[in-house]
Amino acid sequence: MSSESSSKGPVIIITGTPGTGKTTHAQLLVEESPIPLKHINVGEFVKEKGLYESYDDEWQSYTVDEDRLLDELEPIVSAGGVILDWHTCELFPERWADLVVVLRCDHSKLWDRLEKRGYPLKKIQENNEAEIMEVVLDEARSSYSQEIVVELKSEGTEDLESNVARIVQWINAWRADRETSNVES
Ligand code: DAT
Repeated sequence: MSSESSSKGPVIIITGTPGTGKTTHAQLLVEESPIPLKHINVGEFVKEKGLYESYDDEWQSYTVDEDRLLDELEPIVSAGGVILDWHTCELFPERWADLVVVLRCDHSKLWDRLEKRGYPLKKIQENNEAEIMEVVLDEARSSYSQEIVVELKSEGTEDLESNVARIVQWINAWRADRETSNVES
């Protein structure tokens, strides 16, 4: 392995139904990570860069221009040290991801969070049902190798703290592993 590729940080996808805590986790992880990580909130990125085809008023959601989104993300992801925070992950090429974290939340808690966010009722219902049906978890498991997909509960602050500590441990192990293979090569 070249020293250039070994010095790159990992690419961590944090996914889950809206409201499960992706952005909260990503922000804390940026603070606690032993190596610098860039947090890309993909929904915000799409809006900022205009990477959508249309906006649906009724559902209050954007139809993303997926090809343009992938083109914009490619150089950022290639540089490494990135957290991709989005409610879906199957779009991202498998080669991008070093770790895929799927956050899970009890559906009644999730309902409250989405209500607080001011989502229309049918959007709350749709997301709640998706969480119950494990849609995002299935998507992650069918898109990436089983060893890199981790399902984590995100219902309270203790979960947030222990999840982030666990990801930090994973980053340390990932880094140690790279350093070892670099010495060996
Ligand atoms: P997402 O980015 O998945 O849409 P978020 O990070 O914006 O979700 O979180 C939605 C709300 O829920 C926000 O008010 C923070 C809260 N929340 C999420 N995960 C939590 C946790 N593990 N403990 C306490 N609050 C949490």
